[in-house]
Amino acid sequence: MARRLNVAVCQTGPIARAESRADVVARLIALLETAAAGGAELAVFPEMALTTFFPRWDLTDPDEIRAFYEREMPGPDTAPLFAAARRLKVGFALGYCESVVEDGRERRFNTMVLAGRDGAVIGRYRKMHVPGSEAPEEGVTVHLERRYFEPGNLGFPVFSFEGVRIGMAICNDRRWPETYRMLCLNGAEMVLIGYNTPLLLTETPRLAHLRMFHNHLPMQAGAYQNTVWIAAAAKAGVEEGQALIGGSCIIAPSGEIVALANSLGDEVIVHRADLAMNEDCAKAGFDFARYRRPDEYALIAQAAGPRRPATAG
Ligand code: CDT
Repeated sequence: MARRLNVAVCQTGPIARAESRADVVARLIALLETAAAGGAELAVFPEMALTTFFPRWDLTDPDEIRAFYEREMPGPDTAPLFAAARRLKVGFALGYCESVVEDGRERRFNTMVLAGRDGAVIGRYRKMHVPGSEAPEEGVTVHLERRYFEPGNLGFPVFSFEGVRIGMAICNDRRWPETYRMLCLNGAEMVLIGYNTPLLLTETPRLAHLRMFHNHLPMQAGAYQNTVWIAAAAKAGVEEGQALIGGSCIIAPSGEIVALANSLGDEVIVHRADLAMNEDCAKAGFDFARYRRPDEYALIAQAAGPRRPATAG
């Protein structure tokens, strides 16, 4: 029998700092209802979908910072979203700020949780490639994710969702080929991605016209080179004075964008993903067992390889 998964991307418009969790969750439930009406079985929401993208601010008040994190998932504020998943029979992946006690101390991660069609948690992923800095730098767009989050410590896990192998990635992760290759080697058939990407970066004005190209390029390449489906949800629009790109999309294992958002607001796109395409595309050149040369790739595994190693000759 043909294996297919109806997947929805639930893009959100901006989320204001003053917006309550209850209001945001109500917005997400409305999106999930639209996804369900479109026949979706699984939906993906953006990175940090419950709050504004606060790493754009140089915050120092611990209470102010603490307010952006969830200590439970589901917790009292987010339980209605899990209940909606159960009612609608639509699973989801949701990006949020996670605070957890591990190794006897509080740890903070930029996380995405995967819930099943019964509203139960299946698993979670913690962002590996945490961009930005710990303190503002002269002439550089303020992006302090490295102050507010540790790099993920769960690897690149793959979970079974209704028999489909699902991986997750968060924003900057999507720019790195290692993300897709690790997920693919772990067996992913579909990768769910959430992002918050500034439209403009002060430090690279000559690349400003390429922001959307550089959004789609690595995801299309990641899908193609690893023969996986990708469903990617932006938080878009002008959020607290900062413009975030949209461009939420669903990408086939051929690298083609098969569905694309056409707004910077709350919007749902749905596609019926044919999981036989993964194999068909793999046959067209990416037969890993036959052609890959892992024995020749040792440099990739080094903890911190040089960017441009000197080559002999
Ligand atoms: N949220 C996130 O990871 N955003 C990054 C921009 C970093 S700018 C220092 C991205 O890759 O879109």
